[in-house]
Amino acid sequence: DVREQTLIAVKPDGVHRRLVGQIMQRFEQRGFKLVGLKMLQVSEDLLAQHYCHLRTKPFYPSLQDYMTSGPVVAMVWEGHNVIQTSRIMVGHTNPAEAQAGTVRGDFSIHVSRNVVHASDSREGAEREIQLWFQGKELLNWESCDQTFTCE
Ligand code: DAT
Ligand code: MG
Repeated sequence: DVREQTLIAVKPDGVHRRLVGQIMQRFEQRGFKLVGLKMLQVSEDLLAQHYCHLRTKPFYPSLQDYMTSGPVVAMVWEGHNVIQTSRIMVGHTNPAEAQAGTVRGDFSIHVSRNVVHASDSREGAEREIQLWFQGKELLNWESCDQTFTCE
């Protein structure tokens, strides 16, 4: 059991398009456990820290406008290998290359409106969870199906 946590965030386009429930359902039915959840207006400062690797890109100003344009639903999901598995569930960054069956492959068409964020590595997940959530906002609980979803 590789117990990991990852940050998943439904971006403003996903919230506007009422996709929050369907996206959360995919993580629930896969067998992951929700340990943190909130809706927030992302500040320019939070976004700059979150996307620090993209701040010099030409598309950053429009990315900032988009990500701060409306509410975001941020979640922390926990479970075996959740970081890698959720990247696969979310699909390619560019929806044109995302496979059907992935969130982006099912719900989006353009890279600038790709509906959802998922951490891409252990270091990234740890950094992003600390950035987006306070420790007390994460719940430590045992789900009743634990022994039936992972050894
Ligand atoms: P991912 O979200 O798959 O981790 P990323 O971290 O490289 O991808 O980029 C973060 C977000 O920035 C991505 O979800 C959408 C936006 N983005 C990336 N490349 C872009 C591009 N070429 N044009 C417009 N937006 C882009
Ligand atoms: Mg990324």
